[in-house]
Formats: sequence, C-alpha cells, structure tokens
Amino acid sequence: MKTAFITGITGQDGSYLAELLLSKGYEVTGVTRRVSTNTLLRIEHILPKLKIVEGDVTDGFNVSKIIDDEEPDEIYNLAAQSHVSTSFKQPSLTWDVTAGGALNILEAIRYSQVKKQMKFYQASSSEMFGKNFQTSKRCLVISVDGEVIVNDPVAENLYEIKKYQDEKTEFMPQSPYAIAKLAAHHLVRNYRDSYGIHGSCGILFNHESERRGEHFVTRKITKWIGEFVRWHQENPTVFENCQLQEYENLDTDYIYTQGKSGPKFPKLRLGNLDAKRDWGHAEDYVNAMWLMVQQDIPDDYVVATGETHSVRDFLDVAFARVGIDDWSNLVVIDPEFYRPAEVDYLLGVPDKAKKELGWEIKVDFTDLANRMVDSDVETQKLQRSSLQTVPNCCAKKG
Ligand code: NAP
Ligand code: G4F
Repeated sequence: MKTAFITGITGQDGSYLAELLLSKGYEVTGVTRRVSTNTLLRIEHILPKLKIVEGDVTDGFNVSKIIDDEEPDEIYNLAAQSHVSTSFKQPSLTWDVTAGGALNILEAIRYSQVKKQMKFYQASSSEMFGKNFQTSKRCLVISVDGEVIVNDPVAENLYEIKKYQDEKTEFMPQSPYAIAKLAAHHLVRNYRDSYGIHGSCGILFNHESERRGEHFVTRKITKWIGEFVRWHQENPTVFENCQLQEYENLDTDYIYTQGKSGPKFPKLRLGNLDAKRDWGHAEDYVNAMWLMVQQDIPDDYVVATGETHSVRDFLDVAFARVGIDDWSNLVVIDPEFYRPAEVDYLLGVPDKAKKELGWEIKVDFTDLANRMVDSDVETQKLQRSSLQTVPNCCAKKG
C-alpha cells in the first residue's frame, strides 16, 4: 500500500486531495496545527480513515521527525499562509510558513535514509507571474476557404491579441505571498538539481469550490448570496410583492425594502471588480497534483482552465443563479479590499499538463459558480430549518 503525507490537509485542497488518495487505496497522514478552534471541518467525514499528526511546517525539527517516522512514498506540501491580502499585513509570517515551510520539508527529505524513494509535490501559484504575461496574435479575417486575406500587421483591429501565462512566462510577483511562493518554487528546482530530489511544482491558477475559504472573493460572494436569500425568505410579509432585485438604495451600506425603518441587510462589500482570474474547481486540480507525482521525471506544470473572467463576471453568474439580473444596488465598492499591488490578469495555458499528464478539467466557470451558490443557499436553508425545529428538551409540554 502506498503512503502519502499531506501538509495543509485541513485546507480546501488538502481535503480533496486526501479524499482522492484514500479512493486510490493510499494510507494518508496529515499534519494539523494545535489551535484553539476546530480546523477539522473539511475532513471530518474522512477522519477515521486518516492518520493525523500534530505539527507546523515552520518547525524544522518537527517536520524532520514526522518525515523520518512516516517515511512516506509521496509528500504533498499544501501548507501556506495562502491569502494574498493578508500577506501584505503579515509578510514575515507569510514568508516563514510559505517559503520556510517548503525549505524545512526539502531539508528533511535531503537527509532522509529513503530520499530516493520519496516524491515531493510543491503547491506553486499563478500569483508568481504577477504582472507578467505573454501575447499571441491571431488574424481574425480569413476567407471562406480558410486563407488569410488580410495580413497587415498595422491593422491591429483585424487581429485578436491573446494574453496568457505558461511554463515559459517570466515571473514578476506582486505580493509577499507570491514572492514567498517563488522562493519555494526555486528551492524545489535547486534541490532537484543539487540532490536529485524527485520534486515537482504545480503552478496552479485559482481554483475554488464549495469548501473554499470564506475570505477569497468567490466564496465571499456566494456565502453572502446564501445569507441574503435566507434573509429574503425569513421576511415573507416584507417581501410579499417584491422581486428579489427590487430594493431601495437609501444609503450605501444597507439594503432596505420599506424605507429606513423596515428590515435591512448589509450590502456585499468588495474591492477591485475588474481583476481577471482563471478559475477552476479544486477537485479537478488535486487530480493534477497526483498525476505530476506519478511521473518518472519530476517537472513543473501550469494547471488552469485556459479561460479568464473578471470578478464582475463571477458576480453576474452567481447572482443570476438566484434570479437576480442586476446586482449593482446590492454591492458596495470598499477601498479596504483593494491591495497595495494588484495582479490584474491571469489566464493559464495548460497544454503541457494536458499533453504529458493527460489532465483535463471537468467543471467549467459557470458550473463552478452555480455549484458554490447552490451549496451556500442549501447550507443557509439547513441552518434555518435546524433553528426552526424546536429540540425535544425545549418543546412546551402540553
Ligand atoms: P487553504 O485552504 O488556505 O489551506 C492552507 C492550509 O495550510 C491549511 O490546512 C492550514 O492549516 C495550513 N497551514 C497554514 N499554516 C501552516 C503551518 N504553519 N503549518 C502547517 N500547516 C499550515 O489553501 P488552499 O486553497 O487549500 O491551497 C492549498 C495550497 O495551494 C496553498 O499552499 C496555496 O497557497 C496553494 N495554491 C492555492 C491556489 C488556489 O487557488 N486555491 C492556487 C495556487 C496555489 P489551518 O487549517 O490550521 O489554518
Ligand atoms: O479570491 P482572491 O483573494 O484570490 P487571489 O488573490 O487571486 O489568490 C488566490 O489565488 C492564487 C492563485 O492565483 C493563490 F495562489 C492564492 O493562494 C489564492 O488562493 O482575489 C481574487 C481577485 C483579486 O484581484 C482581488 O483584488 O479578487 C479581487 N477582489 C475584489 N474584491 C477581492 C475582493 N478579493 C478578496 N479576497 N476579497 C474581496 O472583497
């Protein structure tokens, strides 16, 4: 039986990866940090099948001890301070976890007795490209038989310029998070070249899911929609003749239906709506991680859908799912959510992963947004009905 060790098992990707590896018959060990709250929610359903060890990737001794004890066949380093905005506020912590953590694992592998049998996966990120992209030019005017009839490079409007990132695009990171990820990325390459470690980096573009952390923009939007739909349903008299999108815009912070004295609901506060991302589903992306590790020769791969959409596009699709065509009165632009430096545009070309790993996506942009909205609406519905059910111990005795 193959064994795998996952750091970051309590996170979005860690939970899907653990499920995937269990389904393939692996024995899976995951590291969790001792914290004062419950971080096991995403893996609660598979906990009995996992081995959980206490640890922290910033503690090199702890990491070495776990790797020595477990001697896993495969190590997946998903642990990170992964929130870009937070990395501007806590750059030092972000560096220690995201760059230092990777170094601690690589050192542990380097000195392990079974180094040659271990395969390592590092969670690199499209954030490393930052402001940079490449371009390709495609002529839009062709004749019926496919022949290019205009070939004048000056006539720019006859051409489509595609901006994209792939394995050959130079990195130009824009945040402490991206810089720490880039350091880890180079460390893997350096340890591969210097010590023959089987280390691969997945340069993964944004991937989301029903389990996405609540402070990333997609989940922040869908969670708000779930709560808003619930509020709408809990105020049946107020909403008797009111379509979901008909609200009074009395001030910038709240949604009202009957003037300022009536029930109100805080608007959705967001930052830059024009940023574009290549968004896929996490379940598809953990499969790419596993495929990389199965290769004989370690390498780095871009994993992406090949499509880009703005935050605005995501809002359109997510609100449409609950019947709202115009969300402009429900959203407030709040400068607090702007970043000191932004990554404006990400569109990955995953040709290498498709060709060499046979990797494909199953969930597209619209399916992703719909699944996330449905899940948050359902979660709120369940919470509402559990509140309405009077527990036996509290029910009035007749
Ligand atoms: P996530 O949900 O934020 O999960 C991060 C995980 O790291 C959590 O399990 C967290 O544990 C753990 N962690 C944080 N600090 C740690 C420490 N000091 N020691 C041990 N564990 C620690 O992130 P994700 O979306 O699943 O992403 C997984 C990895 O892929 C991350 O490295 C992320 O940077 C990278 N990545 C993500 C994307 C994306 O779009 N999702 C794209 C490219 C790369 P707690 O539960 O205790 O906080
Ligand atoms: O959802 P985000 O916070 O994701 P971001 O910054 O792209 O980072 C995620 O993807 C990376 C891969 O490219 C990962 F490496 C990283 O760990 C993380 O998973 O923000 C997406 C975009 C940004 O341009 C941001 O400025 O949405 C914009 N945005 C607008 N309003 C917002 C908000 N982002 C957040 N988090 N919150 C807002 O209110």
